[in-house]
Amino acid sequence: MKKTYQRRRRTGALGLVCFAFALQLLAVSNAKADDGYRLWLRYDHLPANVSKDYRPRVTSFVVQGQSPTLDAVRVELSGGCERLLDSAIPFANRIDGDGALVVGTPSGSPLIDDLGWGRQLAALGPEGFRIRSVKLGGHNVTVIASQGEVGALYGAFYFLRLLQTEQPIDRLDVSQKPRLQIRVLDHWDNLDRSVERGYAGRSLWDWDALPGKVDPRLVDYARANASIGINGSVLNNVNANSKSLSAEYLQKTKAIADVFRPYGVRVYLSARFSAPMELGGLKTADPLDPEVAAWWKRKADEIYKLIPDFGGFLVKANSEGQPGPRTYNRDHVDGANMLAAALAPHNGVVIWRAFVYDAKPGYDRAAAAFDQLQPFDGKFAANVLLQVKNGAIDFQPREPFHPLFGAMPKTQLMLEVQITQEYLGQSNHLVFLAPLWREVLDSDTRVKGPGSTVSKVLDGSLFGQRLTGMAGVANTGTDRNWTGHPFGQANWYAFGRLAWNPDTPSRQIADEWVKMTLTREPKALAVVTRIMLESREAVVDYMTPLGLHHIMWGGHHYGPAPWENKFDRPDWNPVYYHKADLNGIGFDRTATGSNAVAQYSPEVRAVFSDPAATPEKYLLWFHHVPWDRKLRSGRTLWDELALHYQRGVDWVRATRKEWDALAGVIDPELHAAVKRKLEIQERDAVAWRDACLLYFQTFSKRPLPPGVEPPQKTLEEYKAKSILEIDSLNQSLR
Ligand code: GCV
Repeated sequence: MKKTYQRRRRTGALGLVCFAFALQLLAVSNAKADDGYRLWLRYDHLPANVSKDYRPRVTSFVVQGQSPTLDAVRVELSGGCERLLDSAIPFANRIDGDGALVVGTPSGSPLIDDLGWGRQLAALGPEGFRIRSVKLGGHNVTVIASQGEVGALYGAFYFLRLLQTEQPIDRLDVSQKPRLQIRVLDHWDNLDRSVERGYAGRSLWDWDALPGKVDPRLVDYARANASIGINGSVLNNVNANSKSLSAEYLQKTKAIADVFRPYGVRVYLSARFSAPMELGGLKTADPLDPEVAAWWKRKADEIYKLIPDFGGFLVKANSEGQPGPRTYNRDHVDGANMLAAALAPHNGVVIWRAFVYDAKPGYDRAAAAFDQLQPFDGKFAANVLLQVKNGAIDFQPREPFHPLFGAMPKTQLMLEVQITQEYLGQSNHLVFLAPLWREVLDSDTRVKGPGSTVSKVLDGSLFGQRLTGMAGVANTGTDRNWTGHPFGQANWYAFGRLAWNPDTPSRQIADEWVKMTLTREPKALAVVTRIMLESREAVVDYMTPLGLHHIMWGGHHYGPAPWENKFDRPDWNPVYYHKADLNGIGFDRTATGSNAVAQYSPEVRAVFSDPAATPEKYLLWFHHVPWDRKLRSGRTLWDELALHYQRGVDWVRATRKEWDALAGVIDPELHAAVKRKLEIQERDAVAWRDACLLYFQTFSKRPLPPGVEPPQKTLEEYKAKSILEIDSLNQSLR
């Protein structure tokens, strides 16, 4: 007998699921405009803003089996399809007409079991799925099948994405499986709900209210992650507080894990290395001390009793003041493997961060992680992954790929990227990060000949690593639109799509996101997609062109401060990185300098060692270059630098105009929010151009070339205050 799913009684996790969805729908129906809460899961009625000939048909849902994940499938499909297709679609126990959507697993659904797809589904694994248009019982139907329920949920989201992006659904033959296993968001969230490098409000985790009260918003967070295949969340900051591992806080973490579980999102915790002392009262946290190892083992047992699918520990050790094995004259392997032994019986993993650098005089920070970790290749336990940032410094607008990729063939490397735009204008600048991440993923390490890309290191195809993964430092918070800047959502989305398949083109990601989030109107779609694809290069132009890096204001890292030299640690000062002087500018990392280039394979090293062969986008990363050196354009370095800064400003101005022209097409509230942000972005781009050129001009002693506008303020004015404090724009518009 047919019945609509809404009429059924629901309890427990499903209750929360439905409550959140209902809240969301309510928000939609009450909203006069779009506040961005629904992310890319807007499911707006298709005929609005869509080509007239797109008429997909879904007549019923046949989802056999009972579980919270299958309930989530039902809620998503019925809510999504009904809104997209503007008709109530019934649930059925059997196929009784064309257009049925059959979803499930062979073990839960006799209909799917009968298809005999066992071998294909096994090859795709529990997170993979198959979607096919088939004839069943004489009817044309669509089947979404997976070996696992989470795979079926991913398939349902995939199907909804097809609808949202106006793809045909009548002749489907799709097989998908994730290329990387661990696809995790790293939240730098503190227990007081502040977020380190967070620009979108407070932490989503209300630790004080947990475990008694769980914010229904966490369901929408999990849904959003599942919709793009993210399967893990590290809940707390890598600058960790031991309290997160206390019995009291583990109960809170359990409550979150229970909400995430139906969506296939596992929780992880950052583990403070000194927790055995702070929580356990031990005299040491020496990893080779048997009492310390026993403490961690007991802690792991306690965690898994509460959270059987707990992912594992993320560890920032001996970095920026965090404790670690080196505190006890032990090494990274001693520390990581001791924790790994505690987690191994439960199939948990240790994600050990490679973001380590010592403060030594005359030392090149870019060489530090390699020097400290590469010698340990092949020594880490089977359940340890080494998490390596995309570049060797720190999430800059542009960095060459980290030399550890390609240099540790016997170690399981994970990529860490930063979704929150710490150094890229935070939640004020429109910067689509997929092109930045793609640049790293596509970089050729050359270690096994041409085509030895970072993405092949990561997915195990180059060196055969067993565990694979990618982490993104989250940009989410309690802001109603989740990410502060409406376009910040696109970066969360892009992270998920690239972690699922590191070869996904940036253009495809942008196109999907715009269609699902902003508009399907073809002209507007083309404009917005192009803006997104250009935006990263524009930010590089107005912040750090030609390989410059880390010249942001110290501390908050917002805005320019190339003159800064106030920190005791030389490698926290911009002057350390650009090394401008009367002769030229840039960090010599060749054999005549720090020789960090030696960390790359011979083929890559040869390119980066030669200023004529080095791609100009990395020129000043590797070379100290005379101001008058002629670049490929025929212009001098100084002129080229100045023109890049101007080009960045010009791009923001042009983008503002293009955005203004979209006023009638984009939702008014979203349009206005982005418009305000672009105003700040122009103010900042101008400040970047002026401050950097005025300062570097004190060394170059050359005039600005034609085409570069005169500065709006003096160098002294820019030096006096960071642009966060310059004027009231921040207060009125942030
Ligand atoms: C969590 C940079 C950031 C820090 C961050 C650190 C890290 O240095 O500025 O806020 O600390 O990276 O990745 O551990």
